[in-house]
Order: sequence, then C-alpha cells, then structure tokens
Amino acid sequence: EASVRNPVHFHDLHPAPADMRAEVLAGLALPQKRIAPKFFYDAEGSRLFDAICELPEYYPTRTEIGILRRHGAEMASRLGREALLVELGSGSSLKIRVLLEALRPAVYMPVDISREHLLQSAEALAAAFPALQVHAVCADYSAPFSLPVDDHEHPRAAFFPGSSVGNFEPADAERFLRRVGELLGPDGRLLIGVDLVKDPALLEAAYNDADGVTAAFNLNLLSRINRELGADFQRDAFRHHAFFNRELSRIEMHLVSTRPQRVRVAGQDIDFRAGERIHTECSYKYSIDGFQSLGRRAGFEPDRVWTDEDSLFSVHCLTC
Ligand code: AVJ
Repeated sequence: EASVRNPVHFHDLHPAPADMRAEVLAGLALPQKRIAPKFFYDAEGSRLFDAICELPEYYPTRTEIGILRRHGAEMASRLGREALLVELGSGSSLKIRVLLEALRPAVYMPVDISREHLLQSAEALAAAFPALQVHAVCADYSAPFSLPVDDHEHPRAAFFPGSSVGNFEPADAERFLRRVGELLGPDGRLLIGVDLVKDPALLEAAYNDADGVTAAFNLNLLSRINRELGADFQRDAFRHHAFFNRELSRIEMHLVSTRPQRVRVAGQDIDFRAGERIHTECSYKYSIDGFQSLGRRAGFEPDRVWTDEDSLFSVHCLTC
C-alpha cells in the first residue's frame, strides 16, 4: 500500500470546534442579521462548492490553475528549493499538485480544521509523491498557532490559494497575513491567490450562475441549520441575492426573506420583515496595487505577481 511506503506524519493541534448554535443565534439577533460563511461547508455545501468551481461563470478556479500551470517553474524559483511548504486550508488538492510538480519541496505541511478531509487528501498526496515528506496539521488557521517543527532548517513558504483571503474584512486580512508572516519567520515567502476587481457584470455573473448552483449553495445554509440546530426555515420563503458592492469592492451574498415570517431556531423565535436579509458572505476583490499595499501593512514586501491574459485573477509572491 502506497501510504505505508510514504507515511503521513499527523499533528493534531485540537482546534476548538465552532459553537454553531451560539454563533448562529448571535448573528440572527443583530439588527443586520448575519451568518458566517464558514458554516456553508457541510457535506452538501462542500459538494456544491466543488460544483461552483466547475461552472462556466465561475472563472476564479480555472483561471488560478491556469496561472499556476503556466508560471509554476518561476514560482518555484521564487519560493526556493528544499522548502518547507505550508498550505493553509488544504481544500482543492488539484492546485497543490500543480505546484508540487514544479516545486518539489522538502516537506509539505497541509493545515486544515477538518481532520478527515485533511488526512484523506494528505494520504492521497503522499501516495502520489513518494519522495515527499508530508506533515498534516489539524489546526484552525484563522486563529494563532505555531508549526509543529522547531528548526528553520528549510526555507519556509506558505501557499494560500483560491482567494480565500477575500472572505476576511480587510482589517482581519491584515491581521491574518501578519500572523502568517510570524509563522514563516525571516525571509519566508507567501504565495497567495487573489481575485481581481473587474467589470461588475462579470463578477455578478460568477455569483449568480444560470443553473442556480450558487443559489443552492447559499440556501443550503438554511437546510443545514434546520437539521443541525433544530430550526424550521422554509427554503422557498428565502431567495439568493448576490451583488457587487463597488464602494467596498466586495461581492455580498444574502438570503432575502420573501415575506414577513417567524422562524424557530434552536428554541428561539426569529422574526423577519418582507425583504429583510441575512448577510452570509463577503468576497473582497483587490487591485494588484491594493493587495500589495495590504501585504505591506501586514509586514510583507511584494516580490512578484502573476495574472492571466484577461487580468481576472492574480497570484502574488510576498516576502517576509
Ligand atoms: C471560497 C471564499 C473564495 O468567494 O468566491 C463561491 C466562495 N461563494 N461562490 C468566493 C464562494 C460563492 C469563494 N471563496
């Protein structure tokens, strides 16, 4: 068996599980109701997100993979040979595979909060790259943590693809990047995928696909809350709404109550006016300069940036 030939070293940092009941009730008690996007990803939500990544309107995934394929060799030379490569939130294993083909690091260290998902993809990667040392770390990368290695024997690099950084408010993104810098230490490098500001029509199409997959992804939150918290949301009394907020340079996703209604959630009554919204996601879009400024404020220096021909998406290399 391949996993026996190249065993995965597992480090469990025991991330505190989210208190979904408390967080959802607190968000629904706010004047502007909100639920955090991390709650999208139950089994069905993860399946729907994978389907989103295949949609013709959703350009980020395929565009980023194209950039990694095309410029992988150059990225590898910026990140340095024999690196310790940390991947934050090791979701799509396709992207890391493209990078590993070019980079061949000494150690690959995927960090993810989902224990099962992490182990599964780490085992598959170890089997596909028999010479690669794989150290899987179960941790919440959005909270402070340190790497379970004490040496700086290898140059350190981090990979954070998918424009996941867009889910953070800019001030939180800055704090997050600062912590990544501390994790990497002096001369560390960060390779990060960032969706670019563009024609709002293209942005809005990516979050309002014709097949309604993104709508199903958004509405699945209500089904999940019904099932896991004991609630009686009626999915057909809410509709998906996504638009580009130009002032704040972000896509916003909301669930709009189509009529006045009272919903029971975990033993509490939640009232909705007709047209009232639950804000479920922000996805910030950056210019290249805008993201480099954010990186500088977080203590990084811009090194290189790669984009596609249509300037849809960017991959930045920043140095500590
Ligand atoms: C995983 C946060 C990068 O913002 O594009 C896709 C999530 N939401 N369609 C994004 C998402 C709706 C995605 N990120």
